[in-house]
Amino acid sequence: MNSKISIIGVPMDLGQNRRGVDMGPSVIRYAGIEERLKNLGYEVNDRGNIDIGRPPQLDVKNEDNLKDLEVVVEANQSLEEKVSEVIAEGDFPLILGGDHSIAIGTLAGVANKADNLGVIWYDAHGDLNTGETSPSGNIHGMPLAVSLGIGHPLLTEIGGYAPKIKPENVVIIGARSLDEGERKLIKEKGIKVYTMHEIDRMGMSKVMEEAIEHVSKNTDAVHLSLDLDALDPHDAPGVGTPVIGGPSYRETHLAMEMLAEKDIITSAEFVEVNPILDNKNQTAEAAVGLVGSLFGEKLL
Ligand code: 4U7
Ligand code: MN
Ligand code: MN
Ligand code: MN
Repeated sequence: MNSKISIIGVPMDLGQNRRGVDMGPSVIRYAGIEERLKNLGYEVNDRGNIDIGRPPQLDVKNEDNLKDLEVVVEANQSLEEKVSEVIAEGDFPLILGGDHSIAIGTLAGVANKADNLGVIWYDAHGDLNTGETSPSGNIHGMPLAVSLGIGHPLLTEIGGYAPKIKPENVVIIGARSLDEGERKLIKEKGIKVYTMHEIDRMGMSKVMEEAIEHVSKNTDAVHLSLDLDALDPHDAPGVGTPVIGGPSYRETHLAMEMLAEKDIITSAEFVEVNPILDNKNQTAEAAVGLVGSLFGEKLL
C-alpha cells in the first residue's frame, strides 16, 4: 500500500433530495479518520474540501430528468482536477462524500492515470441509471453508468474523455435494489454483480475472493467506491436511501481486510454518510472502522 494518503472532502448533497449528506466529510473527520491512519504509520495530508456551488433553487429537474445538473458537473470537474493532482504527487487519493454523484469526478481523475482501471462498487444500488431510466432524476443513482460512458455528455465527458472504465473491469457487491433499466444494462454489458443472494449463498469470503480475482485480472489500478448504504441499515442508519437486508458491519469489515491482504486498492471513496439521519455518528464511525481495515489494521 502507498504510504502517503491524501484526503479530499466533497460536501455534495445535490445528487439527491435529502439535505445533510454534505456534512459527511466533517463527521467522518470528526470520527477520527486522520488519527486512525496515522496510527497505522501512514503520512496523511488532509487537503480540505472541494467547493460546491448552490443553485438558486434546489432539486430542479431539467428536460433530461437530471436534477441540479450544472452544479453537479462543476463540482465533479473540480474534484477530477484535485484527484489528478494528488495522483501526480504520488499519493493515495481517499475521497469522503458527499452523495455518490461525486464518484463521477473521482473516477475521471483516477482513470486518467490508469490504462485499465478496475472498480469495486460496494452498494445496495447499481447506480446505473441515466436520465431516461431514472425513477428519481437524482444523479447519485447514475455515476457508474456515467463512468461507463452512458448518460448525459456533460457528465460522461468530465475530464475531457469517455468512457473512464470498461464493463468487464467492474464488480458490484451488495446489490439489492436495482431498477428495470439498471438490470437491462447489467445484462447488456455483462457486468459482474454479487447481489445479496450470492453473498447469502457463498458467504462474503468467497464473494471477495472471486471479486478480487475479477477486478485485478486485466487492470493496473483498482478503485473502491463504498456507499455506506451497502451495509445493513442496522449497522449504518445514517444514509439517505437505506435498504434492509444488507451485509453487516462485520462482513464488510472482512471484505476490507481481504482487500488489504491482497493489496490491490489504489484509490477509494466512502460516500453517502448523512449525520442528520444517523444515530450518534454511528455510520461515520463505521466508515472510519472500514477505512482502518482497508489500510491494514489488524486485531492482533
Ligand atoms: B446511491 C434509485 F430509484 N435507484 O436512481 C434512483 F431506487 O448512490 C436509488 O446508491 C439510487 O445511494 C441510490 O433514484 C443512489 C431509486
Ligand atoms: Mn446506494
Ligand atoms: Mn451509491
Ligand atoms: Mn444512498
